[in-house]
Amino acid sequence: MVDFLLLGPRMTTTLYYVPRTRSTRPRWLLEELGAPYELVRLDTAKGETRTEAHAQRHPLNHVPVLETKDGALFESAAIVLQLADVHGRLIPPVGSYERGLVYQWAFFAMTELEPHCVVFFAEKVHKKTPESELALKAKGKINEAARALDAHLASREWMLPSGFSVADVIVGGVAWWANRMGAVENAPNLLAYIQRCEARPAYQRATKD
Ligand SMILES: N[C@@H](CCC(=O)N[C@@H](CS)C(=O)NCC(=O)O)C(=O)O
Repeated sequence: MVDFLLLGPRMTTTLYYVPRTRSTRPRWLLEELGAPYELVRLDTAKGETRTEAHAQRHPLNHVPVLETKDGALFESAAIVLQLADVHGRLIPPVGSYERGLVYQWAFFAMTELEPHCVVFFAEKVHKKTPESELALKAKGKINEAARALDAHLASREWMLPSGFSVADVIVGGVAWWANRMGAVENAPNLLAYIQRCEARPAYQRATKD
């Protein structure tokens, strides 16, 4: 949503964005929150993330980067956690048990699942060797984490007992990627969860173009 009227003449939140990357996560959450933002699309094929200007925003020239009135932030999980706090929505109170569960599942997705997705992606998509030793090892690790998520989701719709939250943007975002690469096996509850994430109107708005 780009809305100049709500915030006056200057947009205070800008998301540096490449479609179908981790920058979908903050865009999805911004849409869930109904928060106004400006989207700046960078084209990796044209080297637009590799410019000196973008190096000033991100030390590794990556996306997403969120510019706010207080300063810029990078790291997709950090950005969505901060956005939920700033808006006071889709995140349980600091110190509550459910806030602990948000941290637990966010770190689980980012440390137990995402690094293995990075390896599998490199082997399958870049090197075109999906059956390499490295790829199969990564796939095994992805499925260990996927089985844990599948068991958790056997009796619930979303990661937290209280319902949809920022934890789902992080877990759903990483699980979507793992599944998209064809790495997830025998995890029906996780697949149904990914479909629930994709069916959300905010997710659809965030991924429509
Ligand atoms: N841990 C970072 C990873 C960021 C990252 O690797 N972004 C990729 C896209 S998913 C990127 O910017 N690639 C473009 C490039 O390297 O030029 C996060 O979650 O934000």
